Amino acid sequence: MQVQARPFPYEFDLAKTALVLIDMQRDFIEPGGFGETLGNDVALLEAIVPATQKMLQGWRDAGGLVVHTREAHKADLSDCPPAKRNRGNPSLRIGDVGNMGRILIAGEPGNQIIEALAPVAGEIVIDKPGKGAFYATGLHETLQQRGITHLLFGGVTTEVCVQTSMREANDRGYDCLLLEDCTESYFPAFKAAAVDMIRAQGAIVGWTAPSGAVLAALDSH
Ligand code: TIU
Repeated sequence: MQVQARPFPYEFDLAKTALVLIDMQRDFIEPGGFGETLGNDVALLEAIVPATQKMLQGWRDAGGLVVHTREAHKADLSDCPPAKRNRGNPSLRIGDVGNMGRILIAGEPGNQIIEALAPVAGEIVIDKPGKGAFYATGLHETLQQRGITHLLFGGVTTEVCVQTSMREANDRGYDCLLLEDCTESYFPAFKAAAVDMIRAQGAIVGWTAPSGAVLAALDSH
């Protein structure tokens, strides 16, 4: 299949491609979670939920593989470096009790993927302790076992966990496309810059396209 993407069309085989939704968790999107403790206006991120839901549904209907990630630490914080926990001297740190349970801790209410995008049976859910989805998760091996070579990325935030994950994927040999309307940042200028830098230099990190372009490619098959 071919997607009208930038800087040039993106080719993919559905059976070898996964949709990867990064960290669409209450901790980043709803008040009282990690995003807010870092001083961010979390309302900005909600705007991408409808487009992401539509993309997810279209991808499921086509039979494509879905991977969801969560930024999540163990309850004993053994996988959270003090440098990460202390960075920025936030009012609440990772592991402290917030309005939605312990901040960024696996299994807590705030750490769940938002209801609208909740994983269904058969989808891969990865808990990741870092910004990149490939660091300390086994994701690469899981994708290799399934013969995946191409990844479509959405999620939050564009220039932090999404861009880090795309760069990790690029170094591991995946052809990556960023879904422009399914990703958002707390800083609109950072999103715009990340989208530009990903596709610059002949898709140095990957391609970018609106989700409608991928859905159109799926529809035409
Ligand atoms: N702060 C911020 O923009 N992002 C993160 O801390 N994690 C993710 O991007 N998921």
